[in-house]
Amino acid sequence: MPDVPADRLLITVAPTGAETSKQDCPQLPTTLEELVKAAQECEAAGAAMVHVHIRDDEHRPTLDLGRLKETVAALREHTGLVVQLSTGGSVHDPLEDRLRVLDAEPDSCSLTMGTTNFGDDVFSNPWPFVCELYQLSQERKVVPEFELFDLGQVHALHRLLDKYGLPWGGKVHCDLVMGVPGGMNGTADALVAAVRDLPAAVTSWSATGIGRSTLAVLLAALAKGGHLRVGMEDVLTISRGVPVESNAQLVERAVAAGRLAQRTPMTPAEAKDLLGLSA
Ligand code: KMH
Ligand code: ZN
Repeated sequence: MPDVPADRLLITVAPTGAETSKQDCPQLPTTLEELVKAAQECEAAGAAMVHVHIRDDEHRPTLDLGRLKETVAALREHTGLVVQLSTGGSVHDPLEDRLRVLDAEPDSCSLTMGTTNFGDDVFSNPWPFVCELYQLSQERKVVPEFELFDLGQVHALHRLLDKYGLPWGGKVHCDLVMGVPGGMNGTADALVAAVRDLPAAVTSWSATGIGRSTLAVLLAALAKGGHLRVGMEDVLTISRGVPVESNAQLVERAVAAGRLAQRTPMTPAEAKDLLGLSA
């Protein structure tokens, strides 16, 4: 597996999420058709991976296995993107449904390293669940992206890797999810602290800042040589009071910021090498 040149920038797009309603944001891609179209536009704009949450016919979050499989197949047919399914789902999803996401055989899955207050809700990730999901990802040959919402979860990643070894594929990729009310602050200082504490086994990391923290986190991540996640899961305004028009608009902004930092958007093939998916 060739090493990816250091100037390459992985841009992951998280186009939908589980928190925003279609009613509040009609431009949110919630149908399969809209999701595929958004993914194609984002790939053309410079994204290499898509982090996927799906919705039902009423646009509500769902982890329906049939729909997940159909979504993976459609994204593989119509894009070259690395397909990452969310195992976080919505705060209301039972743990067993979240484990079953791996039955849809994505390339990658998100794996959150601990329980987090999530606004007024709780995003539940008890340690035994984290361990079970991790071992399942190793068994099923799905590459995890470790989602880190606070510094305690950075520490938990050390424990997980010490206990169960490396992910399938041998690479360790993390995403710092910052600025969630209940998680770590979306600031350059918090990002520097989290990056400093990452396990030595980490081979790549990205960051995303929720809402207002999005630009501070994006710029700090570039300054520290990290990768980026952007998308309407994380932010719905492009500037104060101005709604995001499309996910591609956010990818385009990430590409432009990356260019200023002399980084070149990574292709999906390079992303597969980075993540250990080319074996
Ligand atoms: N929707 C959040 C409760 C993930 O995708 O793994 C969890 C989340 C993380 O979005
Ligand atoms: Zn998510």
